[in-house]
Amino acid sequence: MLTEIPAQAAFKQLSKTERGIGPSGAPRRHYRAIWISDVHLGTRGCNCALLLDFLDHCDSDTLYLVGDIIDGWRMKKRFYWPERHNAIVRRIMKKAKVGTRVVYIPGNHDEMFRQFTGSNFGGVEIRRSAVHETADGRRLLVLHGDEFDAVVMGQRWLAFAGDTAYNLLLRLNVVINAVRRRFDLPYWSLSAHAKHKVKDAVAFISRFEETVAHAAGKRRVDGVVCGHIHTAEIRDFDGIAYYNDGDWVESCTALVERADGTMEILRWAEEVAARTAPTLVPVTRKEAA
Ligand SMILES: [Mn+2]
Repeated sequence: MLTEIPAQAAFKQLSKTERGIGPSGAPRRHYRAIWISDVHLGTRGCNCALLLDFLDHCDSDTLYLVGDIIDGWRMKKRFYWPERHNAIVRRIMKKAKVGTRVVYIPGNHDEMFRQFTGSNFGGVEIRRSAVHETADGRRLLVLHGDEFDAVVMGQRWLAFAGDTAYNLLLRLNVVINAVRRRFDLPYWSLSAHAKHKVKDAVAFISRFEETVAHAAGKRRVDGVVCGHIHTAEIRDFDGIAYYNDGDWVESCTALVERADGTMEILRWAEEVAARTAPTLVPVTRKEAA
């Protein structure tokens, strides 16, 4: 029998987190910065299981919560707050406690927190906007994005977002994914898929992206990070970088900055699916026969 060397024994004493392993057994990753938004806690649409899995596998020096984290609008109509939603809040507070800088920029659905701009709750800084400096020295303006609603052909988007058909799609999304989960199928967003097929929605999205990037250019920053339209993107508009971290209602995406300053969109449903997919072993014709 092999005797354990002391260092090995000490390593085994550490928790999975301390050993850099996530609950699934996959390694925990560390980024320079992470941006998430449009979580919509307090609604059935929030994909909190995927978000919890993301938070348990990804750490960062700075975590930006880019608005619409809690859906105060919806909760005013009907109170919905399952224990799973508490778990998300606890995970975020824990990250702040163990050294992650957490910056919370409320959006339009959680605008009730905007009155606390400048305050610090348990290590979570509340800000109206922020400027993030990347490892490669670029300055990025971070804001939710609803600031531009009035400018970006508001009527068209409101007609679309407020549309009962869109709300029906979002609700169908919850049902479809409950069924898919039962059959062990990965998350798939019906509403995100549909949005890319509707001409008006596509036109709105590019108009929004252009408007936000243009406004950032006027503020003399190198780029902008926002959320709000539930469509993750990395684009360049005349030298101004436009980043959108997406959402956790439809696409389940996060924006991350690696140690060298490069940015990436993580599509968490795909990451989880890849983790659990069985490795395909090529079968030779002889074996198959
Ligand atoms: Mn919003």
